[in-house]
Amino acid sequence: MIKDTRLILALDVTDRQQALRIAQNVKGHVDAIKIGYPLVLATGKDIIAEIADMISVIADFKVADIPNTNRLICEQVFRAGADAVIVHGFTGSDSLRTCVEVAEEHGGEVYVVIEMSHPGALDFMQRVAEDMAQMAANAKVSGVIAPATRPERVKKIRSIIGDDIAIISPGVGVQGGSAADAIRAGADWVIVGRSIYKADDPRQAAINIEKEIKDALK
Ligand code: OMP
Repeated sequence: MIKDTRLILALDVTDRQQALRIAQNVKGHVDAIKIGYPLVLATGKDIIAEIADMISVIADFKVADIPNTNRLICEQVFRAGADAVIVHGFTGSDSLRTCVEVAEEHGGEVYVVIEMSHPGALDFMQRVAEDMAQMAANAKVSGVIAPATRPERVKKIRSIIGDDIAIISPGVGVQGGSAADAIRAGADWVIVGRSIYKADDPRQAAINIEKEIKDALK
């Protein structure tokens, strides 16, 4: 993924025309668009290629299965035109390794969920997050997902994975996290959904966050 604006749009809308309009609108102000179940189930998987023609696409299918099924899913994701896939880490190193292998075969990237941004992540996930971060580093993934809602955890995860693996960080805006704090804590990109796609002017909303990120880096 090109590192320019350091902003990824989570395009969780369910209408094809609206999705294409917003993608066109924010072009140049986001480095990638994250597409997941809401948009793909509503409109079909061809939306991946349509958006990938404009902007880099991260397919957020939170892949979490045995290695063979992970392989089958990831192959479909990359054949559909995605540049990257999001997978879960809790299924373990063999499942993760398979996703990385398939990504390498297609020249794509894998991002692993380490600790989620919502309060429920504290029930189970946080307890194993640091082990998962180490596993992700060993598997040589392109990046991990860590919560903008807990910048201190972004910092901790950065200290485990080192500087060669990216951190992409959701939870900015509606979930309460700040883009500037996440970037200062060590995130390479922030992921923003509703604060952009529900704004009256999504392009301007993206520009505002882009500026906040630039200021945080000064
Ligand atoms: P907003 O809360 O609307 O900004 O959207 C955040 C986006 O990031 C959604 O697409 C979520 O599914 C996703 N996300 C999280 O919010 N928290 C996580 O821990 C992980 C993800 C993700 O994997 O992208």
